[in-house]
Amino acid sequence: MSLTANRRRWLGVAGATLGSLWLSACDRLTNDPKFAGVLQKAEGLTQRAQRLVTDRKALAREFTPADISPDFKPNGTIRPQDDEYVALLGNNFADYRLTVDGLVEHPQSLTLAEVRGLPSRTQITRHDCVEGWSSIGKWKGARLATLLDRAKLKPTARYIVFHCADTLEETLDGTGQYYESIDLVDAYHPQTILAYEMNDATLPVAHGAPLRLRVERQLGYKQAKYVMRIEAVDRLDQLGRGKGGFWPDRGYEWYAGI
Ligand SMILES: Nc1nc2c(c(=O)[nH]1)N[C@H]1C(S)=C(S)[C@@H](COP(=O)(O)O)O[C@H]1N2
Ligand SMILES: [Mo]
Repeated sequence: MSLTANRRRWLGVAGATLGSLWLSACDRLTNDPKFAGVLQKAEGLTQRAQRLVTDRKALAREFTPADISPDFKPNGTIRPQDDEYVALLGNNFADYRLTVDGLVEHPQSLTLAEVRGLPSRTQITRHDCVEGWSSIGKWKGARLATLLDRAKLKPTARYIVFHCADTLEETLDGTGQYYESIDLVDAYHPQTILAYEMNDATLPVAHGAPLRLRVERQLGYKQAKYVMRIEAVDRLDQLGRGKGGFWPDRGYEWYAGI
């Protein structure tokens, strides 16, 4: 986490430096004998900044079937008590619909069969919870990228929000409903899937049935379970308590890169 924080700070510094170079470049620098050197340095910064951004597209490590944890711990909500979810589960999710809306050209409403019919990816990855435990699991799910392409994001879309079925904390203002959000780099990452299978079986209720997010380059609390609705937005400050997720609203980092 500290590495990521450093990187982000570094990117900020790089941006600021490039910005001031740009401003001061207007009139004076053209005749400056050091100009060529300055340009070279700026180029070096750009390349390094670019490399850091590209780094976010790298794959999370994948493991072998022998590595799968026999005792993957369910955490947070393990059986939502919310009326809507209880009713859906009672009918084995036959009435479940995954909504994709917000800043999209073609809002979607998909049955589970339709989600299972989308291009899928299977991956064996390690889940790291901030509470200090890790487990390795095998996940199969629909690629989020496919779904977003179907819905066709509007140019103003910057974040993808996952609205979950469970209320993790009872609050008067209703901000206790679990939700999470990611940016478009993570949304289009090849390992970002909506999982409906875990360890070759239908995703259990404790682990987020019928659909849960796997965003493998981030910590456990970003892995939204019980996903009901995917919303494309241009800002996060109008959701929940304004920080982009249930745990971010309660002090955790919004970007939980690992
Ligand atoms: N909807 C929802 N998603 C959630 C949570 C939750 O309580 N509700 N807990 C988060 C946390 S802190 C972790 S570590 C993982 C746990 O996933 P698991 O139950 O499959 O182990 O789910 C995350 N996603
Ligand atoms: Mo967690």
